[in-house]
Amino acid sequence: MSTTDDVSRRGFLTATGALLGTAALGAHSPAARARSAGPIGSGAHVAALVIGTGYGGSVAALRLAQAGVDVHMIEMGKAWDTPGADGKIFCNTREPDYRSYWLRTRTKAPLNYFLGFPIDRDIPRHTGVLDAEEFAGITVYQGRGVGGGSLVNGGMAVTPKRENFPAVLPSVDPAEMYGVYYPRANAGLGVATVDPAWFETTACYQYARVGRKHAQRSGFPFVFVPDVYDWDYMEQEAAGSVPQSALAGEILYGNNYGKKSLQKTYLARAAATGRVTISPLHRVTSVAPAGGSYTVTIEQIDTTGAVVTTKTVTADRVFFAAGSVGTSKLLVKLKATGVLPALNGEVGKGWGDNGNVMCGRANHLWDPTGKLQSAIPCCGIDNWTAGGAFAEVAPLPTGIETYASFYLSITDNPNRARFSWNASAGRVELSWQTAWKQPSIDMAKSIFDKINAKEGTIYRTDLFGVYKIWGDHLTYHPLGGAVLNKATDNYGRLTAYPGLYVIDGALIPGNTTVNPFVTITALAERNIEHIIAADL
Ligand code: FAE
Repeated sequence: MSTTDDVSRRGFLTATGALLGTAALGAHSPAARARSAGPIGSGAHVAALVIGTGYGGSVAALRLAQAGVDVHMIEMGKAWDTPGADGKIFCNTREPDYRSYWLRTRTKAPLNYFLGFPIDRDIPRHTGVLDAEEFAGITVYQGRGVGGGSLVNGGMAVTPKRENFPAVLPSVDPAEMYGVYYPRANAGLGVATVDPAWFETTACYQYARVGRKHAQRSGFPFVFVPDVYDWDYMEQEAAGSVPQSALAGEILYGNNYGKKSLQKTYLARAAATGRVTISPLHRVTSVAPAGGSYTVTIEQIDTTGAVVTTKTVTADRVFFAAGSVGTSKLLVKLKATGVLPALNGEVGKGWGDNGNVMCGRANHLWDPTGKLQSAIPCCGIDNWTAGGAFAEVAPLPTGIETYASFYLSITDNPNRARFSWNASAGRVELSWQTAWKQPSIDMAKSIFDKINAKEGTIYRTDLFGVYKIWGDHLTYHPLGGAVLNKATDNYGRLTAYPGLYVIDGALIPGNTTVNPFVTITALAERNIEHIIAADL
């Protein structure tokens, strides 16, 4: 478990290069081999059961398997290893079809208006890749399928500035994170930065260069942001020598070629151990103590979402890696319904939206942002210290010139919500209120009011409604609900129940100051190393 067992960048690229050579994850890949073992059978006994196949779950599976433990991963979404009739595994952002949304009959695009017109459309109900989960005050976007959020996200792989870390995870030693676990996570994920020389010349980042020009003219620090996209592949896309993915506007509903999702990194390595099996289209509904091990209830579903069968298995250890929302919902329900009554009172608390808020600016006609825009963002405006906002310069990959600059800001929003069980409705609710986004808007304005004043420009009002400036109804970055050192011990153990662990974004108390998945991965690396050494 030293850093030396992590793939070197060269080795990593070699390994993923082989995978990238197929349309996406092909039948010959290690991950595909793992799945061929078939779904879990009722009555099975497993040493370690991992709920969810996102960042936390993938790290846990790989490290447990390397330590000699057999692992079964349960994933409610699809395997995403089979092309549709168009030869592609995922659909395009501009043409959402049945593959786009999780069990919806109409799309729910984060940016849902253009030129004041609604752009959502009817789709067949299917276990699609992007879930827009609606709570009373916020819509939480999440990935569904083998690879979790890595399937749908922008791949922006950002390590928080060290000076900001004590606020991110107050109970964790920064020295071990920055010395060992952030480097390990970055290596395991295959993080890299755009070639600055190519960035300066390529048409597909004109929008980012315009964003930089405006930021710098107003005196804001401008930074390149690393990503898990294969930058060599993107350059080949621009040269026209390979099928396009980032340059075809693929984002949100999956990426067919260049993005190194978890299927190509951690999960491929986990599968190569021969000890990891994955059951897609299986949803955990209960985890109950059973004489030193746990009885796990699992619904197998079909692609309409209908339950095909209900299975019961036993597991010696269970790792909750269903994401901030998924893990929190399970734990809150199990505590409230008396299945895991001894979970402590912190379960469900400390949930935040990473301060997400979106906006667009209308540029002058002499300042176009380009009709070809890479769907993968590569830079940001860092006004965290002065104004509490870190703004990604995001694409609007519409395929036409929009004269718009678009931003997703991560802000230092102090509001925290809690999940609770509504017994009469039989569901978990979240206390977040739409008005709690106001601090985020104020922090984002610390950047964009100044840029607009300097450039003589205005906010776009046509992207989120008929006249609405701020995309304040959503988050891409749910965090918290089973906070480290509060709901769990300082390594994610649910101490009232030996053998139960939380190992995903639910551990992080609401904000990472930047995009979250590198921190989720690094924290999982830290915790699983300790758990393997101390508990197994
Ligand atoms: P996650 O990746 O969500 O995995 C949880 C898995 O558990 C999912 O596959 C679920 O389907 C599965 N699951 C849930 N409940 C159950 C159940 N009961 N039974 C079985 N399976 C279940 O969790 N972050 C960045 O750092 N950079 C970005 O550029 C970025 N862009 C994003 C863009 C979008 C559109 C979205 C939605 C998110 C983005 N994120 C980004 C956030 C990032 O993907 C997210 O923080 C991580 O995926 C969370 O990792 P977890 O391991 O916590």
